Amino acid sequence: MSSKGVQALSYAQRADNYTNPAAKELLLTMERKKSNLSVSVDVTKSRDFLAIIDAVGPYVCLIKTHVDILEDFDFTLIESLQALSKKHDFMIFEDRKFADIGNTVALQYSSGVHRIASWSQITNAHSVPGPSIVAGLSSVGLPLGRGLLLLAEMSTAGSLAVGQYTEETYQMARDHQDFVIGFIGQRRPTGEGGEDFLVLTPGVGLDVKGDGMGQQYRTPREVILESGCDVIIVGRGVYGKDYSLTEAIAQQAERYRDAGWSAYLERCKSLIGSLN
Ligand code: 5BU
Repeated sequence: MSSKGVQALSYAQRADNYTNPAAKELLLTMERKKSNLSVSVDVTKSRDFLAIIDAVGPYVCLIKTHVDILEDFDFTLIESLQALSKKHDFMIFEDRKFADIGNTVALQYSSGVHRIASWSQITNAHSVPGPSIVAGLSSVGLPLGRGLLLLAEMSTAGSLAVGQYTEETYQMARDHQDFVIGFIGQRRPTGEGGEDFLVLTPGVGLDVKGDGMGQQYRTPREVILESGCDVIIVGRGVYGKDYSLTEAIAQQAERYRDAGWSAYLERCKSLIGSLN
């Protein structure tokens, strides 16, 4: 199936292209909730973390976390996160960006304070160590039905993950399709050998173009319609700086959810027309 052929399918239709349970569940959740929005909750206090997630929960398919940012982390927080995931029907993605040898990443994924594999349905890794990082993580995650995203590209100015590095990351994914469900990247790979991959894209904002620290923002329309990605990841664009404004946060989540979903509908419509 060509890259355009994949993009013409609905998210629900694409669930059949995967054997990995986390990929299937994400696609079906997107369809059920009519949302391709993931909110990235990058705050340091558990209270704010849970309040933001409860506010945006109705509008997201996926909550992205960096649990190592939380200064008052303890494992009961994970129970609260899982309760919110049930209440609002979203999946959980710890943006851990593993980057070490297979043995070390397997320990970091399964153990330590955070025990990420025990609760995070999706996680991600840099491809810089080579395929052994996938082997190490899949030894822990595959038996649990987890899915892995490889970092093919980054949203930051001057990123070194370009060209040959990105191409070889795509190949690494093709070689491990039971566990690698897709990429963090800025565009859908072309020249695929028929496989379907999820592309989740950070660096999304409707109001500003950057954050003064290298982050670069594109709109949901650019990401979903023009670049053929699947999920928009939005952090500060949704919750700003005052985390107590939960109504305003929910409104922003709704705005991004609507922008992402209408770009997806437009994409399906234009491609179905052009492929017929
Ligand atoms: P923001 O507040 O929307 O800028 O947050 C973006 C989030 O996505 C943040 O958690 C980053 O760690 C994450 N991110 C990113 O911004 N760009 C990348 O290329 C990757 C992750 Br990979």
